[in-house]
Amino acid sequence: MNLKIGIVGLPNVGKSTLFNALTNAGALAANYPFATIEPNVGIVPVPDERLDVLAKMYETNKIVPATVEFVDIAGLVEGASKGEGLGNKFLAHIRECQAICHVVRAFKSSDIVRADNKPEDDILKQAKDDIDIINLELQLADEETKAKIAAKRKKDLNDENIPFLTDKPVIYMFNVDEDGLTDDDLKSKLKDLVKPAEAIFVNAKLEEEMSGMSRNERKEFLESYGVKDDALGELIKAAYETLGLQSFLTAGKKECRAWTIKKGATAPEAAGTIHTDFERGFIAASICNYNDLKELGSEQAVRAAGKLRTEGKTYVMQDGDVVEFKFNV
Ligand SMILES: Nc1nc2c(ncn2[C@@H]2O[C@H](COP(=O)(O)OP(=O)(O)OP(=O)(O)O)[C@@H](O)[C@H]2O)c(=O)[nH]1
Ligand SMILES: [Mg+2]
Repeated sequence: MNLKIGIVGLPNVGKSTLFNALTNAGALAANYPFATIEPNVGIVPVPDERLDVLAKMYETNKIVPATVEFVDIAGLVEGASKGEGLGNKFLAHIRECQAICHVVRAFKSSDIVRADNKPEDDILKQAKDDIDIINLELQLADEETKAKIAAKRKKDLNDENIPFLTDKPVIYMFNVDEDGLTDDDLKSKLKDLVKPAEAIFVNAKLEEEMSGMSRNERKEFLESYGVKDDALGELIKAAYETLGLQSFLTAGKKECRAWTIKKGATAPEAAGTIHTDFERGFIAASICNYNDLKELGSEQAVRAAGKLRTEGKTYVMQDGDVVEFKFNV
């Protein structure tokens, strides 16, 4: 399962800056609207400290993390569906994404122009208006798609499964400045604007400047601003939450690896993410919990403590299960 997240928002709100912070890709982020024309695409590993612990335990150097793909597209403006700005054609690039990250400007800066050229005054009110513009444009883009399908259906009755933009879960990323990061009052008001959707608060510019640092260095640096996790961690956490995802792990001398599955997936379904043959020929799964494994120090110790279980076809997977599948092909 390849998690794919599309980044949308008004021009000049910091989408590419966020993309750079997430991917370290060095895409053009510049102080003028429509800096991005062609989409930027980047695939990054899902940070997972458990893999480092397992790799040490199983004496392997090969770590294969789960991955997440980000797609950064051109900014949308009011009237995009009618061709304003760069239009809305590039939304096609995010139709295949499972979730949308909607970037909203919530930083103060007289240098960075707003797409509507209005002076910056009330952050909260402008954030609300900006959000409404984007959501309306997403809706209008879906209307357009529906109209196209209806026109096509007259000739071709074979229906396709159309992924509508407005069906996708949205994670709101408020791009705040240093003051905003610790302004709990502002953050809770912004959160209320988008409830019950997930909201995260990131200083994209600060994070972009840190993109050369190691993850630990970044986290330490952010802690000095009162921030617990970096943009990548926050966004992935929110995406897993909103999409109902979890991960399971496989560990051995050959490699240690993380796999993304739906919450509620059964053991055979989990096996199927590794290989369809594993699902078809599923016999059983030998499973222990990552925390037990970490605490007890080895698979043998887990087995000796009676904490290595054999589970069958109906077992519902839990986050952090360390699994070995037995199958017959
Ligand atoms: N002060 C401040 N400036 C920021 C922040 N995030 C981004 N910027 C600046 O805002 C400008 C626009 O950033 P981009 O990332 O290019 O914005 P975008 O949303 O990708 O814009 P388009 O591609 O034109 O739609 C750049 O000059 C950034 O350095 C922030 O958190 N604070
Ligand atoms: Mg951009």
